[in-house]
Amino acid sequence: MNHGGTDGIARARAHIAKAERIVVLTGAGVSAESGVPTFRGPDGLWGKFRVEELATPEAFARDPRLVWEWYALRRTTAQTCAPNAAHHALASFAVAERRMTIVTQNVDGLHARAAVTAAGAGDPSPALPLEVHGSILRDRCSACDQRSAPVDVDASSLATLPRCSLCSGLLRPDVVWFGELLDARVLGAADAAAHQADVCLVIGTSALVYPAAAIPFRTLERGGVVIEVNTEESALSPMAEVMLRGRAGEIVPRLLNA
Ligand code: BJW
Ligand code: ZN
Repeated sequence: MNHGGTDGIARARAHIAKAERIVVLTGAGVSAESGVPTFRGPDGLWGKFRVEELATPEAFARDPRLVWEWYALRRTTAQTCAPNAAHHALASFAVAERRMTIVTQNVDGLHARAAVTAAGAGDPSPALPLEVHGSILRDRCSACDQRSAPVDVDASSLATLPRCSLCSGLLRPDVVWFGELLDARVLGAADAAAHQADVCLVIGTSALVYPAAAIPFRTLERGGVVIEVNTEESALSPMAEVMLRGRAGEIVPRLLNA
């Protein structure tokens, strides 16, 4: 294991240069420098609530107004923030080299926005992420599952919360809460990409939440290596061949830019 520095960057770049396929797994830390708060650590509280208390179907059933208040605020944040140097470096690499699959646990849409920028008039699809925890930029009916474009949410009372145009059920953000299944097709594609990759680049995740945290193990199983970029130690650090300690917005461009 290597704890970074210039030598760590050089070793990581060598792994990336010779990899036929690369899978990237990102978490909240990749968006921190865009101004999107992370879940755990000093930023990890919203009011007095932990993510484990709000991001559940039980919390939504008990107090949908409270849960929507949190998501409405976060939706506004996601829409007003911009992709940072890490999102842009990943997207440019994925578009230019077509040997990278980006898997994100984030729901903020910033990888997709960077993909569109990187592609210019071209095709952004090689840089569009597999969003394993859904998107805060879509709504879904909690009764009939119909997906819809996001509406402006007035979370001041239960009566003003958005409702489904088909069945009048309460709308919810189209994200994956604790105890809910991830979309099998999205997770399957992420697993397959990890199992075909020579390098799994893990950026800004505490790697505590499963099954997303298991994705790097698919690369390890087939003999590939994990390279981690994080400001702190994570649950995955012991498995990393190269551990680059620092901010994603500074390190990722140094890893991927020509
Ligand atoms: C920087 C930085 C900078 C900062 N640069 N770095 C196996 C074992 C045990 C439990 C389970 C298991 N399998 C399933 C479970 C249950 C559960 C689970 O994992 N629990 C664990 C917590 C123990 N999983 C589930 O329930 C999942 N569903 C499921 O498995 O269904 C089947 C099933 C059900 C029931 C029982 C058993 C099986 C669903 C999980 C859904 C998680 N959803 C959330 C909310 C999404 C919507 C929303 O955004 O609101 O996803 S929770 C939240 O955590 C969000 C994130 O995507 C996820 C991960 O967080 P992330 O990204 O790692 O953020 P942080 O804040 O934790 O870390 C940030 C990192 O960045 C830190 O390391 C910093 O150091 C670093 N950093 N600035 C680089 N500038
Ligand atoms: Zn409905």
